[in-house]
Amino acid sequence: MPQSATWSDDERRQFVDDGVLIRRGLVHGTVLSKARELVGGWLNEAYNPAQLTAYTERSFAPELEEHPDLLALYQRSGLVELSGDLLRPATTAGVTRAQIQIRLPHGAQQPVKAMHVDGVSCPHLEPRDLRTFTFIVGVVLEGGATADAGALHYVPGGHHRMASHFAEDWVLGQPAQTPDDIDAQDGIAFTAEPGDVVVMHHLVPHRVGINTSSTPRVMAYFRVSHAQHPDLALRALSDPWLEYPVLAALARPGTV
Ligand SMILES: O=C(O)CCC(=O)C(=O)O
Repeated sequence: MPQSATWSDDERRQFVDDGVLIRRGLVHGTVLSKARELVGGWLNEAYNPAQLTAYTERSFAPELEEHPDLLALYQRSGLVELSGDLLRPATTAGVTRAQIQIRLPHGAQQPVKAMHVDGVSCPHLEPRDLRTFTFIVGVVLEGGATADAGALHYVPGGHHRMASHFAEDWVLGQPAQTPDDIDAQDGIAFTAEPGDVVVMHHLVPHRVGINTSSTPRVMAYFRVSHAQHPDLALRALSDPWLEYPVLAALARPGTV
């Protein structure tokens, strides 16, 4: 059955509370199979082990980031419409590149990612560089069926804590990524099948560890920004709903 191109009231409330929404099997058919073949082919033929740290910090298959078969995961699956619905009546900036993140199998030596929010105090950027966005969309291409198979782990509701951290304890330029109470958490695993999709508020802290399974865990991520994000980015760190006009009303106690 085709999935709805809008979010239900329950899903909106869940996003306000948890900062995360999951749609199982949203991406399927040739859109999914072409992307899987493309990244699988790259892994077999073009992967350079000497670049593992750079791939892990930025993106695997960087030469494919604008490939139509990867962009189709976002543009031809209903995700453009779902993304627009989350921000309406504001509009989204166009998504023009995919990030591929692979957790190699068999417990391969690969840098783990501790709890963090993206684009703030990244290890590979100067501390003052903000590279934030409004929410991220992740599409599972391979693996990730169990928590120890390189699954993304996230802290549901952690966006509330991060917003107060950014409001009260943080200054632009500091190197620490997340407060100690967030660092101490394991988070819950997004265990998934190919075609499953996770949509995560930018402020939700997340991490990823090694993959002890025999299957590579492959995700394609798309960073979605409010059209005015460059002007809103700093304030959005401490106001989680600044860029979400409809959700702002839901999040305000007593307004619904
Ligand atoms: O590999 C993943 O699923 C997440 C990677 C991540 O957290 C990041 O690239 O910032």
